[in-house]
Amino acid sequence: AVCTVRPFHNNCAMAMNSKPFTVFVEGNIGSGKTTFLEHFRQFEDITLLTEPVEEWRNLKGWNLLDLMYKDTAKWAMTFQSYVSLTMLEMHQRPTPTPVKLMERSLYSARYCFVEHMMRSGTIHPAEFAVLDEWFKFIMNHIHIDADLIVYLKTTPSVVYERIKKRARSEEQCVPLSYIEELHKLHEDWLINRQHAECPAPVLVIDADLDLSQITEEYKKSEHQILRKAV
Ligand code: DGT
Repeated sequence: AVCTVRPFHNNCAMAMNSKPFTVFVEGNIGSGKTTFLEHFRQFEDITLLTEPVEEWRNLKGWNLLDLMYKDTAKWAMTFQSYVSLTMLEMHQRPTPTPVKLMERSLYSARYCFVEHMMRSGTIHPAEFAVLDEWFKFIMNHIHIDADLIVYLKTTPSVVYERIKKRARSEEQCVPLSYIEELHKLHEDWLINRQHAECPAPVLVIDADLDLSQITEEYKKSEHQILRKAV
Protein backbone atom coordinates (compact mmCIF):
# COMPACT_ATOMS: atom_id res chain seq x y z
CA ALA A 1 0.00 0.00 0.00
CA VAL A 2 1.22 3.52 -0.72
CA CYS A 3 0.47 6.18 1.80
CA THR A 4 0.03 9.59 0.24
CA VAL A 5 -1.75 11.48 2.98
CA ARG A 6 0.22 10.99 6.19
CA PRO A 7 3.48 9.22 5.30
CA PHE A 8 4.53 8.73 8.92
CA HIS A 9 1.24 7.39 10.19
CA ASN A 10 1.59 4.14 12.10
CA ASN A 11 -1.08 2.31 10.20
CA CYS A 12 0.58 3.20 7.00
CA ALA A 13 3.89 1.82 8.25
CA MET A 14 2.07 -1.37 9.13
CA ALA A 15 0.65 -1.58 5.64
CA MET A 16 4.08 -1.03 4.07
CA ASN A 17 5.79 -3.53 6.28
CA SER A 18 4.27 -5.35 9.19
CA LYS A 19 7.36 -5.57 11.35
CA PRO A 20 10.98 -5.18 10.32
CA PHE A 21 13.73 -6.97 12.25
CA THR A 22 14.95 -3.95 14.19
CA VAL A 23 18.54 -3.56 15.37
CA PHE A 24 19.94 -0.72 17.52
CA VAL A 25 23.66 -0.03 17.22
CA GLU A 26 24.92 1.26 20.56
CA GLY A 27 28.30 2.21 22.00
CA ASN A 28 30.31 5.10 23.36
CA ILE A 29 31.01 8.29 21.44
CA GLY A 30 33.55 7.40 18.73
CA SER A 31 32.98 3.65 18.99
CA GLY A 32 32.33 3.37 15.24
CA LYS A 33 28.56 3.19 15.06
CA THR A 34 28.39 5.07 11.78
CA THR A 35 31.15 2.89 10.27
CA PHE A 36 29.27 -0.20 11.41
CA LEU A 37 26.09 0.99 9.71
CA GLU A 38 28.02 1.83 6.54
CA HIS A 39 29.34 -1.75 6.44
CA PHE A 40 25.77 -2.93 5.92
CA ARG A 41 25.11 -0.58 3.00
CA GLN A 42 26.40 -3.35 0.66
CA PHE A 43 23.38 -5.52 1.48
CA GLU A 44 19.95 -5.19 -0.04
CA ASP A 45 16.79 -5.05 1.98
CA ILE A 46 18.21 -3.11 4.90
CA THR A 47 17.13 0.35 5.94
CA LEU A 48 20.00 2.26 7.59
CA LEU A 49 19.03 5.07 9.92
CA THR A 50 22.10 7.02 11.00
CA GLU A 51 21.85 9.26 14.02
CA PRO A 52 20.41 12.69 13.29
CA VAL A 53 23.51 14.57 14.51
CA GLU A 54 23.17 16.97 11.58
CA GLU A 55 19.67 17.87 12.74
CA TRP A 56 21.05 18.54 16.22
CA ARG A 57 23.68 20.79 14.65
CA ASN A 58 21.16 22.76 12.65
CA LEU A 59 17.68 23.32 13.98
CA LYS A 60 16.47 26.41 12.18
CA GLY A 61 20.08 27.59 12.13
CA TRP A 62 20.81 26.75 15.77
CA ASN A 63 23.57 24.29 16.65
CA LEU A 64 22.03 22.60 19.70
CA LEU A 65 24.97 20.17 20.05
CA ASP A 66 27.39 23.07 20.27
CA LEU A 67 25.18 25.02 22.68
CA MET A 68 24.92 21.92 24.87
CA TYR A 69 28.70 21.41 25.04
CA LYS A 70 29.44 25.13 25.54
CA ASP A 71 26.94 25.72 28.35
CA THR A 72 25.70 22.33 29.42
CA ALA A 73 23.80 23.50 32.49
CA LYS A 74 21.74 25.90 30.38
CA TRP A 75 21.17 23.82 27.24
CA ALA A 76 21.16 20.17 28.34
CA MET A 77 17.41 20.01 28.82
CA THR A 78 16.66 21.64 25.47
CA PHE A 79 19.17 19.43 23.69
CA GLN A 80 17.92 16.23 25.31
CA SER A 81 14.34 17.12 24.55
CA TYR A 82 15.20 17.49 20.85
CA VAL A 83 17.28 14.28 20.86
CA SER A 84 14.22 12.42 22.17
CA LEU A 85 12.01 13.84 19.45
CA THR A 86 14.43 12.93 16.64
CA MET A 87 14.96 9.44 18.10
CA LEU A 88 11.24 8.85 18.41
CA GLU A 89 10.81 9.90 14.80
CA MET A 90 13.44 7.29 13.80
CA HIS A 91 11.74 4.57 15.84
CA GLN A 92 8.43 5.41 14.17
CA ARG A 93 9.69 5.81 10.61
CA PRO A 94 8.03 3.40 8.19
CA THR A 95 10.52 0.85 6.90
CA PRO A 96 9.97 -0.74 3.51
CA THR A 97 12.59 -3.48 4.09
CA PRO A 98 12.68 -6.59 6.30
CA VAL A 99 15.61 -5.22 8.36
CA LYS A 100 16.01 -1.83 10.03
CA LEU A 101 19.39 -0.82 11.45
CA MET A 102 19.33 2.23 13.71
CA GLU A 103 22.17 4.21 15.23
CA ARG A 104 21.36 4.55 18.94
CA SER A 105 17.86 4.68 20.40
CA LEU A 106 15.64 6.40 22.93
CA TYR A 107 17.06 3.94 25.47
CA SER A 108 20.68 5.08 25.27
CA ALA A 109 19.54 8.72 25.34
CA ARG A 110 17.78 7.99 28.63
CA TYR A 111 20.04 5.38 30.28
CA CYS A 112 23.39 6.82 29.27
CA PHE A 113 23.17 10.54 28.49
CA VAL A 114 20.25 11.70 30.64
CA GLU A 115 21.41 9.38 33.42
CA HIS A 116 24.83 11.01 33.30
CA MET A 117 23.33 14.51 33.38
CA MET A 118 21.25 13.60 36.40
CA ARG A 119 24.09 11.91 38.34
CA SER A 120 26.56 14.69 37.61
CA GLY A 121 24.04 17.35 38.63
CA THR A 122 24.16 18.95 35.18
CA ILE A 123 20.40 19.02 35.07
CA HIS A 124 18.17 19.98 37.97
CA PRO A 125 16.24 17.07 39.53
CA ALA A 126 13.06 18.75 38.30
CA GLU A 127 14.37 18.75 34.73
CA PHE A 128 15.33 15.12 35.10
CA ALA A 129 11.83 14.34 36.38
CA VAL A 130 10.26 15.89 33.27
CA LEU A 131 12.55 13.97 30.88
CA ASP A 132 11.95 10.77 32.79
CA GLU A 133 8.16 11.20 32.68
CA TRP A 134 8.34 11.72 28.92
CA PHE A 135 10.44 8.57 28.57
CA LYS A 136 8.06 6.50 30.70
CA PHE A 137 5.04 7.82 28.84
CA ILE A 138 6.57 6.89 25.49
CA MET A 139 7.53 3.41 26.74
CA ASN A 140 4.04 2.79 28.09
CA HIS A 141 2.06 4.13 25.16
CA ILE A 142 4.11 3.79 22.00
CA HIS A 143 5.35 0.48 20.73
CA ILE A 144 9.10 0.60 20.06
CA ASP A 145 10.28 -2.34 17.96
CA ALA A 146 13.55 -3.89 19.15
CA ASP A 147 14.90 -7.30 18.16
CA LEU A 148 18.65 -7.02 18.67
CA ILE A 149 21.14 -4.59 20.19
CA VAL A 150 24.65 -4.53 18.76
CA TYR A 151 26.97 -3.16 21.45
CA LEU A 152 30.23 -1.80 20.07
CA LYS A 153 32.30 -2.26 23.19
CA THR A 154 35.38 -0.07 23.48
CA THR A 155 38.05 1.05 25.92
CA PRO A 156 37.55 4.71 26.91
CA SER A 157 41.14 5.73 26.17
CA VAL A 158 40.87 4.26 22.66
CA VAL A 159 37.73 6.17 21.72
CA TYR A 160 39.08 9.28 23.40
CA GLU A 161 42.01 9.24 20.94
CA ARG A 162 39.62 8.72 18.03
CA ILE A 163 37.46 11.64 19.13
CA LYS A 164 40.50 13.90 19.29
CA LYS A 165 41.63 12.70 15.88
CA ARG A 166 38.30 13.20 14.11
CA ALA A 167 38.19 16.70 15.62
CA ARG A 168 34.45 17.35 15.48
CA SER A 169 34.46 20.99 16.53
CA GLU A 170 31.77 20.64 19.23
CA GLU A 171 33.65 17.78 20.93
CA GLN A 172 37.01 19.49 21.39
CA CYS A 173 36.51 20.05 25.12
CA VAL A 174 35.19 16.57 25.91
CA PRO A 175 37.33 15.22 28.79
CA LEU A 176 38.41 11.60 29.15
CA SER A 177 36.44 11.41 32.42
CA TYR A 178 33.18 12.02 30.49
CA ILE A 179 34.01 9.19 28.08
CA GLU A 180 34.81 6.92 31.03
CA GLU A 181 31.51 7.70 32.73
CA LEU A 182 29.56 7.13 29.51
CA HIS A 183 31.39 3.82 29.09
CA LYS A 184 30.32 2.73 32.56
CA LEU A 185 26.71 3.71 31.87
CA HIS A 186 26.69 1.65 28.65
CA GLU A 187 28.13 -1.30 30.57
CA ASP A 188 25.60 -0.92 33.38
CA TRP A 189 22.75 -0.89 30.91
CA LEU A 190 23.86 -3.52 28.38
CA ILE A 191 26.14 -5.87 30.34
CA ASN A 192 25.23 -5.51 34.02
CA ARG A 193 21.51 -5.03 33.22
CA GLN A 194 20.92 -2.44 35.89
CA HIS A 195 17.78 -1.04 34.27
CA ALA A 196 14.51 -2.83 33.91
CA GLU A 197 14.49 -2.20 30.22
CA CYS A 198 17.00 -3.87 28.02
CA PRO A 199 14.58 -4.30 25.15
CA ALA A 200 16.40 -7.00 23.16
CA PRO A 201 19.27 -9.52 23.28
CA VAL A 202 22.70 -7.89 23.19
CA LEU A 203 25.43 -8.86 20.72
CA VAL A 204 28.79 -7.57 21.96
CA ILE A 205 31.43 -6.63 19.39
CA ASP A 206 35.05 -5.71 20.12
CA ALA A 207 35.21 -2.24 18.61
CA ASP A 208 38.70 -1.29 19.84
CA LEU A 209 40.24 -2.64 16.64
CA ASP A 210 41.22 -0.05 14.10
CA LEU A 211 39.54 0.41 10.75
CA SER A 212 41.85 -1.95 8.85
CA GLN A 213 40.85 -4.91 11.07
CA ILE A 214 37.35 -4.06 12.16
CA THR A 215 35.61 -5.39 9.04
CA GLU A 216 36.38 -8.96 10.11
CA GLU A 217 34.82 -8.22 13.48
CA TYR A 218 31.74 -6.66 11.85
CA LYS A 219 31.31 -9.74 9.63
CA LYS A 220 30.69 -11.81 12.75
CA SER A 221 27.43 -9.96 13.27
CA GLU A 222 26.18 -10.31 9.67
CA HIS A 223 24.46 -13.61 10.25
CA GLN A 224 22.41 -12.37 13.18
CA ILE A 225 21.46 -9.13 11.50
CA LEU A 226 20.70 -10.48 8.03
CA ARG A 227 18.94 -13.66 9.05
CA LYS A 228 15.55 -12.07 8.43
CA ALA A 229 16.66 -10.76 5.08
CA VAL A 230 18.12 -13.99 3.68
P1 DGT B 1 30.38 6.89 16.22
O1 DGT B 1 29.93 6.63 14.82
O2 DGT B 1 30.32 5.68 17.08
O3 DGT B 1 31.68 7.62 16.28
O4 DGT B 1 29.25 7.79 16.82
P2 DGT B 1 29.23 9.30 17.12
O5 DGT B 1 30.24 9.62 18.14
O6 DGT B 1 29.22 10.10 15.86
O7 DGT B 1 27.75 9.40 17.72
P3 DGT B 1 27.28 9.50 19.21
O8 DGT B 1 25.83 9.23 19.27
O9 DGT B 1 28.07 8.63 20.10
O10 DGT B 1 27.53 10.98 19.56
C1 DGT B 1 27.32 12.11 18.72
C2 DGT B 1 27.48 13.35 19.56
O11 DGT B 1 26.24 13.64 20.18
C3 DGT B 1 28.47 13.20 20.70
O12 DGT B 1 29.12 14.43 20.90
C4 DGT B 1 27.61 12.84 21.88
C5 DGT B 1 26.34 13.49 21.57
N1 DGT B 1 25.15 12.75 21.97
C6 DGT B 1 24.54 11.76 21.32
N2 DGT B 1 23.40 11.41 21.93
C7 DGT B 1 23.30 12.21 22.99
C8 DGT B 1 22.37 12.36 24.01
O13 DGT B 1 21.32 11.70 24.10
N3 DGT B 1 22.68 13.31 24.93
C9 DGT B 1 23.84 14.03 24.89
N4 DGT B 1 24.08 14.90 25.84
N5 DGT B 1 24.71 13.93 23.92
C10 DGT B 1 24.44 13.04 22.99
